[in-house]
Amino acid sequence: MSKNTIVRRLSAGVGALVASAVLVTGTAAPAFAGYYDCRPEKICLFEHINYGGGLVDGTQAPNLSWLRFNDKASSTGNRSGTSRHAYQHADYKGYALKIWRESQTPDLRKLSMSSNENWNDKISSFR
Ligand SMILES: [Ca+2]
Repeated sequence: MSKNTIVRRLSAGVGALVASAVLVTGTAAPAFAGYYDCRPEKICLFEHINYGGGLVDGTQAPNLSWLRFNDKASSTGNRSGTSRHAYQHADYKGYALKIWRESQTPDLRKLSMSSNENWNDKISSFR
């Protein structure tokens, strides 16, 4: 990943029902954007494998399209003490992927969603 890549941090929380409630800041990427850009107590979805690219964090998000992050996640982190789920479709529908508490998943290509698909670029909601 280029050091010039722009990292977007979007905060997806319980109150993020309208775009104006979503905190969006654009910052130049640090030289090593990575897992610890995921804040404590949050679930994080990263655009690329190995925690690269843009990220979305929060505790739930019913529709990642609102955050321009639909079907983008390629790695995940969970820095909270609660296991949660990511879903194939918006509104917590379709296949579900358990995101274990305090877990790091560097490459969603390695997790099967169905017999012929993996979880890379498939997540549309989480809670
Ligand atoms: Ca991706």
